[in-house]
Amino acid sequence: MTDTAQPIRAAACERVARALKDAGLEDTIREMPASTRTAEDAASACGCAVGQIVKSLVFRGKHSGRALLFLVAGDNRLDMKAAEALAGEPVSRPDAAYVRAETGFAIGGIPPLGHDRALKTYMDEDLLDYPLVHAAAGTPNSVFSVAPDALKTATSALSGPLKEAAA
Ligand code: 5CA
Repeated sequence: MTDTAQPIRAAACERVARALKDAGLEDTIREMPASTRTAEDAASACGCAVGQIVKSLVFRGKHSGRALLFLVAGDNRLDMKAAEALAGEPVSRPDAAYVRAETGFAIGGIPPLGHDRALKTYMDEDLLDYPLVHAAAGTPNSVFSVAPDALKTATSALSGPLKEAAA
């Protein structure tokens, strides 16, 4: 190996890397020594606020039958009524097998882009408050960093209020 050789990355990360490149975004993927499986884990690994972590949550549209992707700030809980209002249809929570089949990735590493099929995507407007956010890069120990408005453009996301009111 030479000094310039890159470490071999997981195949799932390489699929996300290709999607970033196709979207004209920088390949900022980092494979971390620690777990990034949950938003809290990812925030610890990145040394950032939990709100700066992008949760990529897959639901199923009850009318369309299609998988829908909700990008939610790590410190917010998705409000189902808000999700349905933004999506324009009722949604249900699928099981892990459906999520894998529709996206090509396993829960804990679902990225916001690079799926087998493009998913209709909705974005929590709170993510837009940060200069930079961090999202899963295909595995439960990888992240990439991106300006939220660039992520919104790359995913053709519709943004709006998605969070549950604080208890
Ligand atoms: N890598 C981190 C930070 S980017 C991550 O992927 N976080 S996440 O929030 O997007 O993914 C975990 C989410 O998957 C959980 O919040 C939960 O909503 C969902 N989840 C966990 N287990 C299941 C399951 N068995 N079926 C469906 N969804 C699940």
